[in-house]
Amino acid sequence: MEIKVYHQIMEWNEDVSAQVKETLREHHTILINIMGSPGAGKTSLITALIQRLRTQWKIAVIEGDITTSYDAAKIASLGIPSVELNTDGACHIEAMSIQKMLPAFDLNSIDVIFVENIGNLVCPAEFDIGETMRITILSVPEGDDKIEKYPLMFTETDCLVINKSDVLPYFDFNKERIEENYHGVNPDAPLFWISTKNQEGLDALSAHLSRRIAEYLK
Ligand SMILES: Nc1nc2c(ncn2[C@@H]2O[C@H](COP(=O)(O)OP(=O)(O)O)[C@@H](O)[C@H]2O)c(=O)[nH]1
Ligand SMILES: [Mg+2]
Ligand SMILES: [Zn+2]
Repeated sequence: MEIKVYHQIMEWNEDVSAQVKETLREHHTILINIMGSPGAGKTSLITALIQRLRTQWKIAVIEGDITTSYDAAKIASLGIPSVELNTDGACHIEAMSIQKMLPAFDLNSIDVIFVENIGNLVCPAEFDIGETMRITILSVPEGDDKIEKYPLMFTETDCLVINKSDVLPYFDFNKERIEENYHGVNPDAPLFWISTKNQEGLDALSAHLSRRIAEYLK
């Protein structure tokens, strides 16, 4: 019984995600789904990307949060259209929610919507929310075994970002282990080492994303 209900929800999600993709395509807007653990640096990453990409692309943000508005307020303070999605306890975002929120934006004047998914390394990866592209963010203090423990989040992404490289000297974090694991499960997707604290790696990541955005929007 439980399995059947789960299956129906997944089918429904896929169906709505196709509608979201169609709406976005009509408006020449792309949606980038950013996933990772609580505290990995999702909001810090979005902030850093806005600073680098806003001169070239018109950006908006959907801030997923289980309950608070802290992150949405941070993004809004940058002067970026920002809408908050409170999941009221749910541990991932579904396409249905995105579909309901899209009318809050003037899509004709937006190129890119970043979605900060709920902080969680497990089920967000199971749900297509209508995204054009996925970014998974892992941070050094979480440990170098996470690809082995939570493979879906890393196989189902278009780009892996490893944040907090500034604290590498303080952790037993084996860079080669992560790189080998990642290239093993997702051989074609790139990996970027960054630190939003000291800004390392962010120009290279932004340049990569800008190229991808241009490809999608042409
Ligand atoms: N040392 C260090 N701390 C960081 C870095 N990026 C983010 N943080 C800190 O990590 C915490 C969580 O960051 P946040 O962006 O809110 O993560 P989120 O929960 O994934 O949105 C905050 O205290 C940040 O200041 C980084 O590159 N290095
Ligand atoms: Mg956040
Ligand atoms: Zn969930």
